[in-house]
Amino acid sequence: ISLGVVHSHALSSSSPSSESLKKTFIDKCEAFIQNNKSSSANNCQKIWSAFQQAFVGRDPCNVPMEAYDPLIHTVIQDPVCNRMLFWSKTKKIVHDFTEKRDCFLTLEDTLVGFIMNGLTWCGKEESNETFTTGCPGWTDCVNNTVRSFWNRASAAFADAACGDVTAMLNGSIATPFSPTSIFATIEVKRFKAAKVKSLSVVLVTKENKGTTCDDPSLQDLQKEIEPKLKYNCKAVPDAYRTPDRQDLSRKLSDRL
Ligand code: AVW
Repeated sequence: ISLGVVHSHALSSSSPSSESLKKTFIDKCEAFIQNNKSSSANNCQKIWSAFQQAFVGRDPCNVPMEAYDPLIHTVIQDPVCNRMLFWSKTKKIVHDFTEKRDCFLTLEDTLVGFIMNGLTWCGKEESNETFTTGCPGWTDCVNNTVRSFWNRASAAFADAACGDVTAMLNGSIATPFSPTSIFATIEVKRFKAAKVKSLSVVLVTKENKGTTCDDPSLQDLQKEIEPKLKYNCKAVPDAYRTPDRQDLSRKLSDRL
């Protein structure tokens, strides 16, 4: 550790790592608000404070998703009907796609999703420190700090869903609608029939290979959704592996 780092934190009771997570959090929060005027009613200090209380001083394997309720209730986020994009096992392709256009909104395009995307964090029992290394991994324990956050944030995102919602699923794997995914265990279960009209599945496939919309896991999804909501599924070739790179964008944009 350099003397400069020690010095700059000499007046603070938290460790350099606590400071760096807080700084990253506040910086990303403020950058998001700058770029998204509709979220300007949010206060990043207040949001940080609600966030850190979820896990600071707790066993990092014993943070239930409800621990993030105060965070979720602190954030002011307008729902965007007809433009919400859910995904499962397609993180890269979804974000390569949404990066270039504003018409679809993923969890990672909302304030909390944007802030925490790519970060790792946890606390420790009987400590007021925040750690960004040495935290339990996704499957090390069920109620880990990071996984519970994504479960809770996904639940809030799905609760807010309205109109026609889209889900981008992976047609290159055996089970595109994976029963253990967040999409299956949390999001689909929280769509409210009174607000959500339909679910459109975009199954991203590699040229005529892999699974189709007839896949048994997608039939399970259809059964779970209908008759409450309308269901439809379209197979779309992976825009980055086929010569027709516009295809995915066009098919998706057709829905609007
Ligand atoms: P996912 P979901 N180890 O692609 O439906 C480490 O399965 O669950 O899609 N990290 C993991 C693991 C693991 N075993 N499993 C999942 N993750 C992390 C929020 C990893 O970062 C959005 F709204 C992976 O990229 C979507 O609609 C991410 O969890 C939906 O939930 C997603 O796993 C995507 O969740």
